[in-house]
Amino acid sequence: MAGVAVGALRPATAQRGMNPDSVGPGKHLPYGVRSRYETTARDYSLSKTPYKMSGSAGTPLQDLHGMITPSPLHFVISHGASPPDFDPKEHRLLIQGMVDRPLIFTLDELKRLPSISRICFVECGANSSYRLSSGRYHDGAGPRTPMETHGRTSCSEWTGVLLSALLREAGMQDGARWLIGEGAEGGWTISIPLEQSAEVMVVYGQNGEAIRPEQGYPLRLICPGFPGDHSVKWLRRVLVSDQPAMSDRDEGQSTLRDDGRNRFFKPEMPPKSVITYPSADQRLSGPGFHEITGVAWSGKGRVSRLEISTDGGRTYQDARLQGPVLPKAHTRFCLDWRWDGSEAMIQSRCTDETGEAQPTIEAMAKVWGATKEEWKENFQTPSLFNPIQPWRINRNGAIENALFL
Ligand SMILES: Nc1nc2c(c(=O)[nH]1)N[C@H]1C(S)=C(S)[C@@H](COP(=O)(O)O)O[C@H]1N2
Ligand SMILES: [Mo]
Repeated sequence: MAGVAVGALRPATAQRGMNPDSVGPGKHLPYGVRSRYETTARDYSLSKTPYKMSGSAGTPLQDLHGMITPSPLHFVISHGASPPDFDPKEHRLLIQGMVDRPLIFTLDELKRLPSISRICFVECGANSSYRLSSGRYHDGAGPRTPMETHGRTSCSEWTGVLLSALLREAGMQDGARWLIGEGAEGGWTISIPLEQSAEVMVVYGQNGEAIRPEQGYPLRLICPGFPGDHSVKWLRRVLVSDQPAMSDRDEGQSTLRDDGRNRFFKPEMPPKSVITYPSADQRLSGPGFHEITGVAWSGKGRVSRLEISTDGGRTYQDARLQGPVLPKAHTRFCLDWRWDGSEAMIQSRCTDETGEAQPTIEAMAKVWGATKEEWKENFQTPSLFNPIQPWRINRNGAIENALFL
């Protein structure tokens, strides 16, 4: 305590006078920054994946509270160069293709339309797949923190208009079946099945302010529950078509279903969860009370149940869900726990309102005709990878990723 008090007291004295020039290293800023004692950050070394994406960084899930991801910590996957610097006054959105009235919108015109705000996650389809995992894994060390294993998901409040409202305005023609979104930086085009597009938003707001350059400023799509690649950033065009574009490499990539059939277009992310405390790379200070906490989500709807095991999956107990529990949004869960100091294997299992639950990695490998050992050897775990994530707590309090132990 003594150490903490000495560090904390200095700024407290400085605060008393509230003279802008005397407060901390910062001042009373017109646009605030966090305390200099807070250092959590995204990690762009994730860019050193086999895909060599220029901008790929995970959210440090292990350092966050609640359900909202602060905008500066939203994960980033950008296939092009550094975030483009589009002038919102110059930016236009085109609605074209199989429509009666092709439309062009400026930002101001979009902002005059009836707006909606919705809290939902964006998760990369490859999040937590070892195929795309941290560069560290390929150095043999394996992904360690929740940021490295599960950090390509973030949850924001998004504000904008429903795409369906713009399409109604344009008047869709008979036979229209696909919506093809295009990014203005060039090179990002993706197909959304019209019949699953009811919730798709064209957004300009994120957590109460303009979306960040890394997230697609000034305009992007948000496709709640879909793999993140559908949520086109720097959106410049929606082309209405009777066919998919088959453009992006992920569009042609199939995922295997439980019944053994392949599916090519993947409209929803499966239920997933990860314990963020205690988690790998942290260390328990000692036996006694610790709250186990983490985040759970599903692209199919609400999280309906979250169970935690502290004995490697032999027994589970229900965790408390922190409200609000929203469909297709991160949901914070908590469980009171007393660590007795012996080795423990902690893991969480999410079930969503459709009744689908997270599988064990063994069950998932079986569906794919693989084994856990093969996956460990070749890193070829599939997209939409959602097995239960175990962390091992050793007797000395050190914690490690136990997925492949
Ligand atoms: N224009 C454009 N949109 C894009 C991408 C991109 O590279 N360019 N990446 C996609 C992928 S693969 C994902 S997972 C999400 C990531 O969104 P974020 O960077 O805001 O987290 O954006 C999608 N939209
Ligand atoms: Mo992605």
